[in-house]
Amino acid sequence: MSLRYISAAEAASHIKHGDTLGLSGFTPAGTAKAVTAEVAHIAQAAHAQGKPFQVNILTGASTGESCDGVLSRAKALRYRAPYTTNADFRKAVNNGEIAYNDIHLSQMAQEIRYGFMGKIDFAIIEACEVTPEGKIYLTAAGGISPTLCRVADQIIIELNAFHSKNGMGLHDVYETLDPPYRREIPIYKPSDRIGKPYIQVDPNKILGVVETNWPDEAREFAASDPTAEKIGQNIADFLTADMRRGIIPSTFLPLQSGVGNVANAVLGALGRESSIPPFEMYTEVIQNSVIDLIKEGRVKFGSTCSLTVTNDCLTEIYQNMDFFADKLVLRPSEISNNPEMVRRLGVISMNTAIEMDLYGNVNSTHISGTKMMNGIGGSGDFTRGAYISIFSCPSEAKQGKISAIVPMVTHADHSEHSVNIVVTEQGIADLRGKDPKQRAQAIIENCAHPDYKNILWDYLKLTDGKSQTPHNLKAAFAMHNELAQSGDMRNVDWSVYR
Ligand code: 0RQ
Repeated sequence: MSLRYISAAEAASHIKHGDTLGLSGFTPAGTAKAVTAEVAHIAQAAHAQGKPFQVNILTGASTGESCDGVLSRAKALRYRAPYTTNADFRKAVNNGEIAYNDIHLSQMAQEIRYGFMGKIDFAIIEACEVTPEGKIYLTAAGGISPTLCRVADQIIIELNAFHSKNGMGLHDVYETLDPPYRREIPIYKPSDRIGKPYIQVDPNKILGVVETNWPDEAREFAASDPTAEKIGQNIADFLTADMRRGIIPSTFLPLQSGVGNVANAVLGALGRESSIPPFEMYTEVIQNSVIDLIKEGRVKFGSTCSLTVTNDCLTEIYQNMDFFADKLVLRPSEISNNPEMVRRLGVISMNTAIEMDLYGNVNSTHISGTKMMNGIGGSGDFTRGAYISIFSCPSEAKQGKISAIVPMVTHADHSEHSVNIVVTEQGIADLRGKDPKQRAQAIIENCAHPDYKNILWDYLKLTDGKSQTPHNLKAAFAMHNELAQSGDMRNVDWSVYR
């Protein structure tokens, strides 16, 4: 059968108030863009006439400006899962305007299949090629597209000429069966391919193909700063020492790293560390720094869910597929982030925290316990199963008014039971093999900012010092309360709790 080519506006006109849209992509990489931008216009027009118009959006991870940005500003989002990074979206969520379900990214596809998020009316999938027989070749991310295409009532394709057809072999499309029929995922090394390079759908389900030429909307990360560089070097030194003492095998282990300039700094420092052999990544997001390391021969292989790189970098990959074809694979998030794979491969995970407490609990998502930042993303998928799980962040924020090391985290995403290593620019606390009281000593001594060391030691003096996890529940959030009152945690006055 032949495919029907339609405009983005026509595609969007089929979408009704209350519909659930499932989008391709993972981060702004590979996300459908043209149809959601039109949906925002439809919502604005409806709202101007006093009519309701909101949709539910499900994706692999975050999206870009032409999805979460325009839809949040148009007040067109009713429900959203599982991760975002958009400032307007954040504002709307923290104003109570959008229901946001912040779940582990590896679980998104299966929770859709299990029916936890209701029926999917439309899958909107960005492709670099689609055939009349229903073969869909994805662009810069795997995301949850295979599941969306299977379960959605109808599929809209955004055929985006920005993504070269040279990228057609990058993907390894594989979907697990659901319990009780699920089997092991047969990946035994990061470079194993177990699926097909395309998604096969019934072409009758394709409502239409929207032709676009729209660059990806990945953010440029701020240039690295001395704090990020120091954190990166601390992690590289730690991993080198663990390899020398035989904890990490001399062949090294696959790495996962989060997004941002700390992640870039860590990879840069590892790349420069000549005693670490060329290594592999089993990760969810590959940024420019990994592509540079592949070119230098320092990274042998990158298994990822998305290429969240700048557009020049993406173009370079597409133009040099002879070089990159056997060094990169893009997987659905259910596979790239699967805790089964992370545990089997012995992945070393490296993620970023907002705050960490004296016992190794980590808050990655909430500011002062109530306001959503971005979401848990894939950090939990990797942390729980990791061979070594690492969390890092600068020891203080907002010109020293906030300590990242606090007595008790105001929201717990990763518990003390899963967190092995805590890192700031001050140093490293190795929590492995330590009881909570020993962990608190290591974290204050090695990771807290000098301005906060005595404040944290003094907090411990308010506890009985003997319990398994010593706390003074009245004082546990006193630093956060102080921040809310005077704007500076350093003003905390412990005398009222003695
Ligand atoms: O504020 O933006 O006003 O300058 O929070 O902090 O230090 O710039 O760190 O951009 O790397 O984000 C955890 C949010 C860190 C991110 C988090 C303020 C600080 C700054 C941002 P400004 P930084 P980053 C892979 C894995 C969860 C998901 C994840 C994240 C802003 O890494 O979303 O790991 N992680 N996914 O000043 C108040 C504190 C603060 C604070 C920092 N304690 N209180 N404000 N800030 N600490 C990706 C995927 O899963 C797809």
